[in-house]
Amino acid sequence: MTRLPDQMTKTPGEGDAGVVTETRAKTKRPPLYKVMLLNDDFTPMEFVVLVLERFFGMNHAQAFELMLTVHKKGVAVVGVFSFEIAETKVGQVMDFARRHQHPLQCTMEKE
Ligand code: TYC
Repeated sequence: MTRLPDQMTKTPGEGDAGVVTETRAKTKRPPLYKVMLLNDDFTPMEFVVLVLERFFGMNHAQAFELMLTVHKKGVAVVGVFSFEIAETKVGQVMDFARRHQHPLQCTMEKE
């Protein structure tokens, strides 16, 4: 008969005579971060569409629709990523906007 290792089936410290309790080493998923775009009155719509295409892999129709959502609602989540990826995206967008002298704001928030 195949037997599982004790650490998978026994409470620590428990002998063979004890009650069998299944335990598993805890695996924790890394936290995820929402990346958000904020509306403003000055950044051109086409520039926001370009940002969504270039940094978030959207096609033109998806990018246009999400840009309009931000324009109407004030803010929208444009993607959910690990901390490192989210930080990189925010940096890329902020840098791109600054270089073009647009006040576009991109932020991240733990999900
Ligand atoms: N409100 C801007 C305009 O009317 C367009 C815009 C959309 C700006 C989304 C920022 O995140 C934004 N030109």
